[in-house]
This record gives sequence, structure tokens and C-alpha cells, in this order.
Amino acid sequence: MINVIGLGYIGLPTALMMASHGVEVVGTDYSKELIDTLNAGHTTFKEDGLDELFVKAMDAGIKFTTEYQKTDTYIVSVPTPYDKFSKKVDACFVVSAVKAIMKVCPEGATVVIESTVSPGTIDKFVRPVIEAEGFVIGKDINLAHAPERIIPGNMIFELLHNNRTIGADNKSIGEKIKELYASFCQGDIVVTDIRTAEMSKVVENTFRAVNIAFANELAKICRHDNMDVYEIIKICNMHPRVNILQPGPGVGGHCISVDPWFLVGDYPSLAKVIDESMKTNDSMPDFVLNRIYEIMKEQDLTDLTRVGLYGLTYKENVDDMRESPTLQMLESMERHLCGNLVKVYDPFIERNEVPNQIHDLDEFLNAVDLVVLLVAHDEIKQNMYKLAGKVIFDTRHICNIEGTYGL
Ligand code: SAJ
Repeated sequence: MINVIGLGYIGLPTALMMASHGVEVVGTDYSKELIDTLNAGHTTFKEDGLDELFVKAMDAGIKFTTEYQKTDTYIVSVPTPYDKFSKKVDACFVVSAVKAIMKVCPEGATVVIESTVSPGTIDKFVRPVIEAEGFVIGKDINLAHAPERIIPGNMIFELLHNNRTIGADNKSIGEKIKELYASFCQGDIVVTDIRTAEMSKVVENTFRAVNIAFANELAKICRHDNMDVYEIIKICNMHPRVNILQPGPGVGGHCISVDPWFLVGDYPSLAKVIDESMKTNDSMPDFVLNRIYEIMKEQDLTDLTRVGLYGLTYKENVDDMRESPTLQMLESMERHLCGNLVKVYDPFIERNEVPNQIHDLDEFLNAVDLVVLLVAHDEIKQNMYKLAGKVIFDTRHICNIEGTYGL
């Protein structure tokens, strides 16, 4: 039986996927509310195909509990935030999960860490916890790292089809864990050592962060001299070896906006390009705010209460608001004492999360003169005609109404 610890954005789909492929799974989470919701037959976030997978896994007998189980294999997928000052990974949730596992696990058990950690974290924080309980790693307890790679918005497909990496202390444990993941994963599974697996995961997200920063920097350069960044990127991308990403209002989510900081925190004098890239991405919400003020001036708009921010989530068609550019903009406005003036709307966020949140698209549009498109949800793409007559500032390059302002 597999005990999956932490049933969030990664742990839940992973547990469901294994269960629906014939693996006996118990999912554990310290939140009783979350466990009660799952046991009442409901999933805890929106994702294409998740509800169907949940039904399959329930039929296959998956169980949910707040208790850690006594079993031979554990998968730990708890959050790994970073310390905002030191920029280093904060492994406290991983450490407490492993400590709790050590209290119940039998000798010979394998602990697989799925959570994203910076290189060396498992050596520095996880091994000492296991050894402190008197276990010898490799003899009494085996350790592995199987970093996840799935993208919110396409998680279920990617869980099935992406290639994966398994890091382990020795080949036989690596192969054993590879076999477990191969129960559902149709991609290639590479077995390597733990440190290489840790580093590869962080490097993948850093690669994307640096490339988004490049696009964001181009947007700023093009704005400065009134050039069309999208046209330029489109033309450049016709070159066989150029593939520039899209500029945007900033980088949110719990991965690309977080993981690269681990490298800056651990290698401050070496990770220069990464540091500058992260700063560039973090500067985008303020860049967008300045653009809003410029556009208001140009359009003779003076009333911030008639400005509407479309989109609160960190990207399109997900309900996840973590580190979202819109929240970063609102925080910045808050510091200038005007955060509670603008109107905000997002079809994916039903609860009131910020001041002046409106829950109906038409009502939102009626309440504003300037619409700032911050997230490219399908809903707004399908209702673009409703923006006719408004001043539009499109940070995602989705609106082709004449006169629309861009980044
Ligand atoms: N963004 C841009 N321009 C782009 C692409 C993205 O501004 O061209 C923005 C998005 O709007 C969003 C942020 O970047 O705010 C991140 O979105 P994303 O779609 O690039 O990535 P995430 O954070 O949803 O998922 C990433 C993925 N990593 C990579 O593609 C290397 C995913 O595969 C990982 O599993 C995930 O991080 C994770 O959990 O680590």
C-alpha cells in the first residue's frame, strides 16, 4: 500500500492516478477539513479531468485520512515555500512529514519526496531526521526523490504522459520506485541520484523563469521606443532556433515564481542571470500599474473606481491565486493607499478575496471605463465583443479590438 502524504495540487492527482491504476492508496493530510471534503465525495480544486479521476479512484477503493499509515512506501508531496529574506527553501513541512512517518513506518520502508526542494535539501534536512530516529538509511529506510512536472491546466494529461526523473541512493531502490510510477506514467522514467534529481527539477523551472524574464524585458524595451513586441517575437520565432515566450503582467504560481530563488539563495555570487531574471519578472506588476496611470492620463480618466482588473488567478483557466500578478498589483496599490478603489473580477474565484470584487461579468463591465485584461481565461476570449466601447489595456495579447493598449 502507498501512503501519499499531502493532498494538495500535486499529492491529490498523484494519489488518484495511482489508485485508478490498481495501486492500493491511502491519502493522508493534516487538514481535517480537506479530508472531510474528500470523504464527502468532493474534490478540493478545479482541474480538467480531476473529478472523473476522483470517481475512478473512489471506485478503486482509495481512502483519505488524517492518520499516517504503517506501510512500506510513502510519497511526500507537501508544500516547500521559500524564505522571503534568505531566498532559501523552507523545508519545514517536508521535515515534519518525514518525522511523522518515522514514528509509524516499519523497517525497510521507502520514503519518496515529491515536493520540489533545492539541491542538497534532502541531505541537509531529511537524512538527519531519519538518522535521529536511529534508522540507517539504505538499510532500515530507503530514500528517493521523484519531483513532479505537471502543469496546472493540463495536469491529468501530463501526469500520464510526461517523462519523469527518479533520484535514489542506489539503483535497486530507483528501479523499484520507477516501477511504481510506471503503473500509470507512459513517459520515459530516468533513474539518477537524489542530488541530480533535486537540481534538475529546480533548473527546469528556472529555465522557464529566465525565458519569461527575457520576454518581459523585451516588452519594456519595445514600450520605451514604441515598438510592437508581439510582432517582433512572432517574427523572431520564425527563425528555426529561436523560441521566445510571451511577456505578461508578471509571474505567479507556486513554482516558477518561487523555485529559481532557491538557486539565488544558495549561490548568491554565482546565480546572476537568475537573480536579475527574477527581479525583472517581479517588476512587471508595477510596470503594469504605471501603464494604467499612463493610459488613464491619455484617456482623461481620473476615477480609479472606474478601473476594472479582469483576472485574479496566476494564469488562465485555473482557480489558483498564489503569487498572482493581480494580487501583487493590489498589494502595491495598497501601499499607495488606493488598493481598495479598483474593481476586480475573476470567473474562477467565487469567494470574496479582495475589496470590490464583482461576481458577474456584465455587472463588472458596467461598473468600469478602463478594463485591464490580466488573465487570458477562455471566458473573456469568448466574450470579447462585450468590451466594445471600453478603454482596454490587454497585458496578455488576446484582444484585437481597435485601439486596445498593450504592455
Ligand atoms: N507566463 C508568462 N509568459 C509565458 C508563460 C508563462 O508570463 O510565456 C506566466 C504565467 O502567466 C504564470 C507563470 O508564468 O503567471 C507560470 O505559469 P506556467 O504556465 O509557465 O507554469 P506553472 O507555474 O503553472 O507550472 C510550472 C511548469 N514548469 C515548466 O514548464 C518548466 C510545470 O511543468 C511544473 O510542474 C510546475 O511549474 C511546478 O509545479 O513546478
